[in-house]
Amino acid sequence: MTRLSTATLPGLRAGIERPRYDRAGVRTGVVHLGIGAFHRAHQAFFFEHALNAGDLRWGVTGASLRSPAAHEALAPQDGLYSVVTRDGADERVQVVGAVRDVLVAPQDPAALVARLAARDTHIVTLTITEKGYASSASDSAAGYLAAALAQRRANGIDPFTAISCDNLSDNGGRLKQAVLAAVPKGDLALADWIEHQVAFPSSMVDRIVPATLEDDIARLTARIGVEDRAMVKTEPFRQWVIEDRFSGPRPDLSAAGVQLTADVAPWEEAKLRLLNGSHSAIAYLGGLAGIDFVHEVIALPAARALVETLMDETAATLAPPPGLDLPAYRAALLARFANPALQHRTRQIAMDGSQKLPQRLLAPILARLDRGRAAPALTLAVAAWMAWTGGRNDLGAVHGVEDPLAMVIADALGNATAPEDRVAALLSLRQIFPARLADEQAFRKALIADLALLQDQGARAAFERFSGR
Ligand code: CS2
Repeated sequence: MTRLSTATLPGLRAGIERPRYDRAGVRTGVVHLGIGAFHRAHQAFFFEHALNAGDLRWGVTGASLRSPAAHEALAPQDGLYSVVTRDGADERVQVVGAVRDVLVAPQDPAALVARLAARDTHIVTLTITEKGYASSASDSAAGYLAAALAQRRANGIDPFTAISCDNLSDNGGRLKQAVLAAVPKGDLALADWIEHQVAFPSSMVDRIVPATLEDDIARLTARIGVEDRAMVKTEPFRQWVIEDRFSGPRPDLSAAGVQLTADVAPWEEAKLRLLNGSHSAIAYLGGLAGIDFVHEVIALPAARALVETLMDETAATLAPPPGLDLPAYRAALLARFANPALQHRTRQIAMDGSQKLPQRLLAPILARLDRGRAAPALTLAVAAWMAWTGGRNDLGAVHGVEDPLAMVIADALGNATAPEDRVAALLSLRQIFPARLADEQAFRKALIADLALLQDQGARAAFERFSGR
């Protein structure tokens, strides 16, 4: 099958949007670390807007820190790919030209460092997942940034702005700490330069981008006339809130739809707790019930009632930023979860629970406990994660527990089967549960009761507890 490429672009069927600029004139102003589906549907899509507006400084070099998959999909297509936006029966296809090339870091780390250190590179964006901030080794994201910043400084080149785009609170601060930890001991001058000259703005990103299925590729081929193995599918909604603190040039981000603000924290917190917290609850409870897709879970009235209760519990812990209309935001989230055309798998969201629970579920539970309030829906979601770590759903089907702490979790659980033993084992993991929370007897008791209900009667029965809402 003929692939999408520079050569086949002019022959695409009508009605497909494509780059409105001359790709030959584009420079690489952005390096993105972690070029998966999310980046293609999000940051690259915003930079495409700047390119379409005629500012050709903002082409993207993508880098994979591990797998060559993105390179293999994009290189034969000259970096071109389609963003397929689906809302119910509506479907829009836009071919994006922003990605100029893809580097596979383990194959040639020096090439990545050189690109990061290049004079034209003004912005570095990162989607390295929650677990990507734990390491400052030379082959980690932080390691590459530190090596490149050292070169820039040595060559008298201004620093880039490094924008973390992962679902973590204070992601800019965390990235800065990881990069500082990657500076060779004793290089105080470099550490000082990074500390004072390099901007690490925090940012909140939002767009639901489910993993692409073979069937999605086949459907797109039928629509555009060529095969695109790098396509991404997503929803119309997109949001990027960036702390307005840059070390150097940037495109007209506001025109591209970015919100620039002095303080990202309240945006990030609302998104993490309302969107991602609901997502994780849907993923674990839906996954246990044997339900494949998010929209199928939210279509069950009792499951929807549970999510709405979770949102009530969480909303009470938020100080929403001016400009965020909480009731409208919540209603929009429920509508986004219900989008049947996305086919977002509960299994995909269930991954890496140990890295996601603290900011999504545990932080709002703690905030409520501090005010003397219980959190039944949030607690049930945590119990569902605990049940999920058992590796078997309510129908007896076995699943892998994909998590960087999978071994630690399995070790802690040992042969425990009784709810009180499983809860005690998991609550003892300080990497996940802060002591203050683990020591809360009321929370522990509620978890044990929820896990017992999940083990004995299953997730569907647990949803039903909220149906009278
Ligand atoms: C999801 C997110 O997989 C997950 O953990 O909750 O990827 C979610 O789809 C995005 O944050 C939406 O912006």
